[in-house]
Amino acid sequence: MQLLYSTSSPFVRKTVLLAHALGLDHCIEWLPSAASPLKRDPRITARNPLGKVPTLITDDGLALVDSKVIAEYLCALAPDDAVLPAQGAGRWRLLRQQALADGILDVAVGLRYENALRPEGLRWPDWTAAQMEKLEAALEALQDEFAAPVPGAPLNVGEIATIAALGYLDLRYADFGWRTRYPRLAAAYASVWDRPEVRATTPVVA
Ligand SMILES: N[C@@H](CCC(=O)N[C@@H](CS)C(=O)NCC(=O)O)C(=O)O
Repeated sequence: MQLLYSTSSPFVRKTVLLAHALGLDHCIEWLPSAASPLKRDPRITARNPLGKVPTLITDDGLALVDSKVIAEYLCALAPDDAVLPAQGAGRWRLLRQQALADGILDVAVGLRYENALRPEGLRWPDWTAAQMEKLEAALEALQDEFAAPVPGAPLNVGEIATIAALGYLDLRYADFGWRTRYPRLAAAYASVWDRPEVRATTPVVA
């Protein structure tokens, strides 16, 4: 399979960490790209009309879009109940965590575009404030749900999405000070920091 990626994308990071947890990382060929809502990259749009990363092209040539769909695909290829249980309450708990963390990213990436790309006079502070309220409430909820991952065990889908969200806040929202606001989340995150795959996928601006 092939993965259209960018090194700063937290959604791509989810896919890469999941492939690692499932032992599928060696099956992926990396295709560089430059996703932007304002400048569509033909390398991506040739396969994904939405122009977004991650886009995973399966060995059958199907281009899968959206990190949640890609997660389902990878988990179906190499099922592992420790990463995502096939059924039962544990499955829904982890999918909820993934959705909360993805929701944080939707806000954080959206506001990043708002602040970096939208002309200043067209920005709407009330919108930004309402979005930040969502982000803060979801971080509060995750703080109660995200425990330190079991040392040595593969990261699960909820943990992976949470790590991707927190890593992106470090990259783009350093002044927000999430560690001070959510100290239990910070402690759980610190416990995974030494994992090679977490370090290797820390987002960087290309
Ligand atoms: N819901 C999508 C979001 C993906 C997404 O927004 N990716 C960003 C990069 S972090 C992107 O490709 N942005 C380009 C655009 O919005 O056109 C997913 O989970 O994969």
